[in-house]
Amino acid sequence: MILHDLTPGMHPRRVRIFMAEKGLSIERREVDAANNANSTAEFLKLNPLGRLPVLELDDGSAISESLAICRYLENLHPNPPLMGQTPQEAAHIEMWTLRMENNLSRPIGYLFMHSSDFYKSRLKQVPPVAEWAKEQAFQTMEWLNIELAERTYIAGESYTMADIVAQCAFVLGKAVGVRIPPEMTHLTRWFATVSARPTARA
Ligand SMILES: N[C@@H](CCC(=O)N[C@@H](CS)C(=O)NCC(=O)O)C(=O)O
Repeated sequence: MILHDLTPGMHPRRVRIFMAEKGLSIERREVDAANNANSTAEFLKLNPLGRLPVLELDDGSAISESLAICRYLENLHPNPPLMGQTPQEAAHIEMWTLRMENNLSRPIGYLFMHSSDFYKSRLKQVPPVAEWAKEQAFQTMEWLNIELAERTYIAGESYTMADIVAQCAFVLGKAVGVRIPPEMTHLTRWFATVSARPTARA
């Protein structure tokens, strides 16, 4: 297997942390997206959307979408579980993962896409979209701060995929002015906890 990677990217980081949590080592191939190596005909055969990460399998097929890659790795290597073991746990963790994807990671991603130099030549940047996305992210943070008063991690007392999605969003957030205000004490505590894991810098 080969993981086609983009080291600074939010979505590839999810997969690297996930792999590190599982103790997996998979060959990595860095794609020079800054110089458009992700829009060559060869790369588009792997992912017609030209996005990273992509996991190329030994039979030549490819899986893109970071959550789908993690699901595949979870099925191959169930321990330690990061997506739940019983149907109820799995659904609960998926619910929180999707909430983090839709309400935190996506707005922070939009903020980056509509304000960064990296995306300037890749899409039509719309500054009000960036502004709206930033507000959405802060609204989610306020809610998450209240939720985290009740438990250690986002989906309960164990570290899961939902935490990985959220922590990677905040890493990108730092680059675009989304920082957790110290008065959000529960969210601050959670971010310090997940950032202290040995896998956080994978
Ligand atoms: N939904 C996809 C999003 C992938 C994505 O947007 N990747 C970004 C990096 S974080 C990318 O490849 N950007 C390069 C480009 O748009 O040219 C996933 O979860 O994998």
